[in-house]
Amino acid sequence: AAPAEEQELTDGFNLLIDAFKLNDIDTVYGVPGIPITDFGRMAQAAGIRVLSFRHEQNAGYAASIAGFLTKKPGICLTVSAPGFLNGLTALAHATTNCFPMILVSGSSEREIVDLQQGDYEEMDQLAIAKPLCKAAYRVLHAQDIGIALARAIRSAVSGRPGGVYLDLPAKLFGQVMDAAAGRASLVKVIDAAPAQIPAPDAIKRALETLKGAKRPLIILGKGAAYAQADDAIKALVETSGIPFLPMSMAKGLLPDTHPQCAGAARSTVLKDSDVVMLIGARLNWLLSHGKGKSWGSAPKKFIQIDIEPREMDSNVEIVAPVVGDIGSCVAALNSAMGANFPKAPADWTQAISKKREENVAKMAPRLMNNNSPMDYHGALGVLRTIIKERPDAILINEGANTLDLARGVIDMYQPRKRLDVGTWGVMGIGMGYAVAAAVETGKPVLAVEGDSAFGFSGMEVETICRYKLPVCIVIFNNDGIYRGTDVNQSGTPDPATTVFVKGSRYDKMMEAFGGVGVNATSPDELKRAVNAAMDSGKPTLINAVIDPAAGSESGRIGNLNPQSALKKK
Ligand code: TPP
Repeated sequence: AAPAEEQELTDGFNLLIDAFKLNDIDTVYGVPGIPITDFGRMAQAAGIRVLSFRHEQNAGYAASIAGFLTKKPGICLTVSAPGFLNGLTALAHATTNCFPMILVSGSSEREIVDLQQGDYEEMDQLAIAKPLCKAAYRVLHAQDIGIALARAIRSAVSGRPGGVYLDLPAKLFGQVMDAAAGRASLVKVIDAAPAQIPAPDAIKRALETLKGAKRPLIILGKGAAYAQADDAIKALVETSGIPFLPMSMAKGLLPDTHPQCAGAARSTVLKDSDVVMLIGARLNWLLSHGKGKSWGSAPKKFIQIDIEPREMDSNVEIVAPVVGDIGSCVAALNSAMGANFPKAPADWTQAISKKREENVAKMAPRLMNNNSPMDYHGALGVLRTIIKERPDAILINEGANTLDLARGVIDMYQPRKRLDVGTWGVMGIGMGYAVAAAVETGKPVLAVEGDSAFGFSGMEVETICRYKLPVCIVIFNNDGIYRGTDVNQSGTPDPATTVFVKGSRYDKMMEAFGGVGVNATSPDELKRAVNAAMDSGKPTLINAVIDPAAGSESGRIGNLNPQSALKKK
């Protein structure tokens, strides 16, 4: 054996960095602290882009959307117990939304944690993470780092993507081993998300069902956007001539202005369709579980394309389940259909076009007002034009009215350009998504935020300024949650539970960190400010003053609020 001083050594820090690099993981989103501060420094020095946030939840949301945009697991790096818990909401969010993400967290000493002897930041993190993710692993030996990361990557991206937890106790980082043995312990993951080819019978059954349709409809979900099978999906839609309805984050997969887009005739197509083909969309609450009033009384047949077999029959009967990855399924449908597949009946497609034109015409004048203070439509009319002129910009959107109305008003033209609250309707994704969208795509980002929604991640404007990211934040400031006009009924001096400080100037927050702040009181001012921000690429925050009386309770989902029969009116 070589004398000790000649032996080349490695350790846990370096093995994790090497394992990341070997697997093309080039970006990490996190917050430093014991035991991962030095890891962040060393990873940065080794050429990994390490983005430091002000709160782990935002770093976690950044990692989750990086996963959605790239099909590689987004990495969030946190400290033990409190940092871990702060990252956990995002991990659960990633799992719920089917975004591949790995939460890598330092943890305290096993021997002390397991005996509950009160270690620094003591917590049994693995046990807590488990029910909130697809898989959770802990590494105790440096020689297992390579295999552990490989397992984590595969778990995150294969099958239905989701969140994975990787627990790294403090001691692991400093563990030393022979460098050659360390190199040999690393694993480069080959074919991390293998294609899952649908059964030929399933394809046949789906096409038979479609052929019998008089009023067919395709619903595109964010799974279809994730798949990056854009050309195949376009071909399927156009060859079949079937109207399509994009779910929120599938907008732009085909342009919202496409003649077959039924986005502006949503209630008509849900009610009147007879055969519905779901592509990467689940029949959860966002689609009223596939039943009830919004689906009308006519009988429906559902075809569903999904990578997860258990998704079938989750809410209603699926007569033609097609299980496989969306790219493979859609390609198989396309080749089995051929060029002579019957087009969707013209009376149906014409009825939808008519409805759509009516609805668009009804909305148009509302989008052109130049009222001050602004209403939602006046402000959104401006942003709609800006996205039309800059279709490669990424639109981030959260809030209640700000979300529901922007989704309806702002047309999208390219795939994966609209990023929003997702399956949970969660507030707080805004600034984390904005950072990751800018970092991962290099495109300009426009974040349209309710004033409440923004508050959940607002401190990250410092992060955006620090990294000089091309992010323009527009805050729809109506002085509160849903509206700014509620009054405390009790007679005490406290404000009502849904209102904020009146006339707040969020733009000044941005100026505090060297960004550009603008207070916009009319659609014209808003337009000028957003265009200037998008042209300059400078971090900008525009406080868009919206009428406090504008907006309705919970936006478009007020019906989900439970009602007290005893409430005093
Ligand atoms: N907490 C989280 C994490 N997620 C949520 N969805 C909520 C609370 C409840 N919630 C839904 S929308 C919303 C809140 C707090 C804010 C709505 O107000 P705002 O963002 O100002 O949008 P507006 O309706 O005024 O346009």
